[in-house]
Order: sequence, then structure tokens, then C-alpha cells
Amino acid sequence: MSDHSDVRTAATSDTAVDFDAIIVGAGFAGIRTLYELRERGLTALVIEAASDIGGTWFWNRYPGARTDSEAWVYAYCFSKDLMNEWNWSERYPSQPEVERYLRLVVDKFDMRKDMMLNTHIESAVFDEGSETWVVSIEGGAQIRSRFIVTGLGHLSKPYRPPFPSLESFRGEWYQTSRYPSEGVDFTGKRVAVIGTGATGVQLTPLVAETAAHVTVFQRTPNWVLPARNHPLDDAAWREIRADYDGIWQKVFSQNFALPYGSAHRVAADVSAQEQQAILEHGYEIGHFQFLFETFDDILTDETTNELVCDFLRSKIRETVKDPATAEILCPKYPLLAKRPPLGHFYYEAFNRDNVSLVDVSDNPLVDVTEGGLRTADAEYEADIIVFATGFDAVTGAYLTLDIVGRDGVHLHDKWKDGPRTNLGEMVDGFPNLFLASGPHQPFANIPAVIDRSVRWIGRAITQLLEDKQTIIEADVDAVDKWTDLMPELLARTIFAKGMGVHAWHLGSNIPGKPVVVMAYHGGANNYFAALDDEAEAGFPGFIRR
Ligand code: NA7
Repeated sequence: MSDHSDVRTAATSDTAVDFDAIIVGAGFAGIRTLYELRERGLTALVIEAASDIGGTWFWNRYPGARTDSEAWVYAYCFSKDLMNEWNWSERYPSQPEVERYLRLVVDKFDMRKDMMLNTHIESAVFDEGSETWVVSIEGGAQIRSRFIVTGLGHLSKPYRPPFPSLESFRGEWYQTSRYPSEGVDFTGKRVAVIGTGATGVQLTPLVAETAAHVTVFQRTPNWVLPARNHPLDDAAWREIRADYDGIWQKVFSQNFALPYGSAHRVAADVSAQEQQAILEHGYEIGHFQFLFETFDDILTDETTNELVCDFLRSKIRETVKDPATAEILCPKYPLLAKRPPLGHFYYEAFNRDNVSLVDVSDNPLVDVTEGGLRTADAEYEADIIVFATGFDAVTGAYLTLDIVGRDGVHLHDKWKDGPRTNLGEMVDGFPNLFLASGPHQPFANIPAVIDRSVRWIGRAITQLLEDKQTIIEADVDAVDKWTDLMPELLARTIFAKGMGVHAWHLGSNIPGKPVVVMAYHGGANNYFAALDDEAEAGFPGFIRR
């Protein structure tokens, strides 16, 4: 047992367990969960494989890594004190700043004492005799708990194309999601960047500042929206704090859990000239505000979507001086079929003499050579290869961890054709296992989704304990219903077009992974309402005893 065995259960007074709950992962979700469970009087232990807290923000420390949500809502809202204490310095905080923030939270609430870092979980098995979870950690120790809450993160299992000759490459190679903490010196090097998702888009302009040459390998172009980053001064903070509660209210009422209103118009309401003026104005403001405060039907009406696509293509052609490069950068699929990244002078980077773009959409990269990369008919020299190739997202981390429920059923078998949950919170046959952050939750501003998800978990556990019950488990019919709802909701939006363009939220970016709807596309606000309704109705979609 760990040296945390002195901490006894508080809420359940259950001597059969070491902790009321084990929380997997010390990222945004794990930290939020520890706070929630402690507030409710439970003892909990956070187990984290990394050497420090942060989750996604621990591993993704590549140049340019920063949030795509605005700072003041990429944060916790559970403590007024915390909200008053911390001033983000920029509209989109960088990775080091997010890491500092999470450290402050952990220290402020004295959380480290309930965390085991550098600890790899080998399995979590539900023991039916004692109705407890047995978590086995590397080295053989076992820890028992009544509940287990996973804060695994959507983007935590890295994906790298399986190039067979990688080991023969004479240069250096790095994966952005496992980036060395000491950094990489690109000065004077020929750098190959594979991938043009949010990560490649953030990284490329910065690497180009010192590299001799950067070759960007693009398989699918992205709709890169202008981020328009800026510092947040005291005046900005006074304005935010003047109505921080109102901002959070907006967050929890909005489809993507962002603090925006709606445009109150669709494109067809205004003339062609007005449409362009509205889009120009939105483009100047930047961020996802461009999507939500221009026209309300971008996500649902193909004609409006194409109008906005045409506008964005004209911006790419205006920005990128070489017409052939601009054409390669112009997506030919609808906006929002893939999650659009925010750019910090991304398109402008292609105007530099030391940046070139290679279109590998029809002629894929097939392997690494001793001196670089190759497609079927061309070779590209490089001193450093950077894999910005994304993640086996949402379910990847769940299926790597060996989670075994009732009757010896392994989660990776249960989910072999795709995840099945009720409300994105629990799985039938896996009693007392909660997903703080997982599949079938909204595709939205993640800290806000985590907040509501964890609050719901807390309510469910409190209710259970108040009712002197010990087991809560998703009802199989409710799981079927919720799982079947996912494709129905997706079909109502342009996100459905992601099937054809390697969208990670559908699993279509990973060769061989089942292509299924892994997120809830009915609007984050509606999801939050569904969680509240379920709790207020006494958890009818869950079996309790
Ligand atoms: P993404 O968005 O999944 O991007 C991964 C990129 O890597 C994407 O451009 C892929 O092209 C590319 N990729 C993957 N495999 C290959 C191969 N074999 N050849 C060429 N290119 C390849 O991951 P990110 O880390 O950038 O962003 C993930 C999320 O983090 C993002 O959506 C935000 O929510 C924050 P593809 O598009 O699949 O053709």
C-alpha cells in the first residue's frame, strides 16, 4: 500500500477500502474532482503517471502551445477566491502559464498530499465480493476504493504514424504531445513538421523563427481562424471581474460552453453586402466568436456554411502571397467538419522564405529515411522531424487502461465498437465508476464541461450516501438510449461532415479505429440541463442499491 494509507475514509466510514475514491489523472478533471469529493466529505487519492500535475498541460509543452479558449473561462469557477486571485496575462494563456495556474490551485487547496505522481496504473478491477475497486499500480501495490473517477482527458493518448524505419533516422525527432521539458534548439536546422491541426498551426510560425528551413507536411488543410491574442491588463481584469458571475452564466447557457451570445440573425436575413461586412467585423474580433456572433446558422445550414467558407478562402488567398501555396491551404470541405484551430500568424508564416508546404493528401508520407521523410516518389531532407500528428482521442486512454467491471468484462471489449455510456458519466456493468471527462460529453470548452460533469458526480455520490446505498450503476436501457442519441444529434450539424476528413472526435483520424460519434453534439447547455434533470429526478437512468 502507498504511504497514503494513514488517510482513512471519512464519508463512508468503510474500513474495507483505503480511500472513498481513486481519481485517475491530475489534469483539469482530476484536480476538479479532488476538490469536489473533499468538499463532500470523501477521502480521495489522485493517481498520476506523469512526474507532475497538469495532464494535457504537462505533456504538451511544444513551442506555441496555448489555449484556444479565452483565459477567463479556461479556468475553474468553483472558488471566488481563486477567481479573484489569479490574473491570466493574455487572452490565450500559454502552456507554462496554464501549468503555473494548475500548480497554484493544487497548492492553494493543499492537494499534493492526496496525490501520487509518477505512478502508472496497470489495472482497475471491480471486486464483486466486496463491491470495491482494486487498483493495481506498477510495482505490484494495490489500492482499494469504493468509487473510481477517471479524469483521463480527451487528448492524452498520442498518435504517431507507424513509419517502419523511424529508428534509422539520423536526425532528432520529437512528438509534440511528449515534448522534452528542456526544449529543442531548432537554430539553423532543417525541420519537418508533420501535421496541421491545432498543434502544428501553433508550432510552425515559432519554429520558423530560428530554423534554417521548415517543411510543413499537410494532409488535410484546416480552417484556421485568427486568434487575435492580446495581453490582459488591469483594466481588462476589472471589466471581467465586474461581471464574472454573469460570464459564467453565459458559459453554462451556450452551446459550446463559451461566454458568447448569439448573432440573432441567419445569413439569409441580410443582404450580400451586409453579410460581408458582418464577416469582416467578426474576422477582426477573431476567435470562435467569429463563428457564433456572425450568423446563427453556420453549423446547421450548408449554404451559410459555404458562404463563410468562401469568405475564409478569400482571406487565405489575401494573406498568403504564393497563389499555389494559398490554394493548398484552402480547405474544400465545410467549416466545422473538423475542429478549427486558432492561428497566431499561421498563414503569414508561409510568406517566409524559409517555410514551404508539401501537400501529402494524394501522395502520403510512407516512411522515414536516414536523412528525412519520403512519399512514394519523393524524398525530403530534414535534421529534425516534429510529429504534430494528434491523438487517439477521447477513448484512447480509456482503452489503454485495463478497466474490468462486473463479470470480468473489460472496458476495451465492451467498447470495441465504440463507447457506450449513460450521460457520458457511467457505463453499465461498471458500478461506481464515473467518467469525469470522457466520451459522450459535449465537444466544447473543456474546463466548463468538466465542472458540470464533476458536480454531477458529486451529487450522485452524495445522494447515494444519504440514501445509505453503496452501488450506483448505469441502467442498460438508458445507456442504449444515450448512445443512440449521439449519431442523431451529430446528423443535425455540419460536424457530421467530419466523417470524411479525419476528425478526432469521430475517431476517423486513427487507422482501424471504429468511426463512431464519441461526443455529444446537442449543445453543452442542453447537456448541462440533462445532468441537472437527471439529478433532480433522483437518477432514474441509474440503478442504485
Ligand atoms: P489533430 O487536430 O488531430 O491534428 C493532427 C494532424 O496530423 C492533422 O493535420 C493530421 O492530418 C496529421 N497527420 C496525422 N497522421 C498523418 C500522416 N500519416 N501523414 C500526414 N499527416 C498526418 O491534433 P492536434 O494535436 O493538432 O490537435 C488536437 C486538438 O488539440 C485540437 O483539435 C484542439 O482541440 C486542441 P489529417 O487532418 O488527419 O489529414
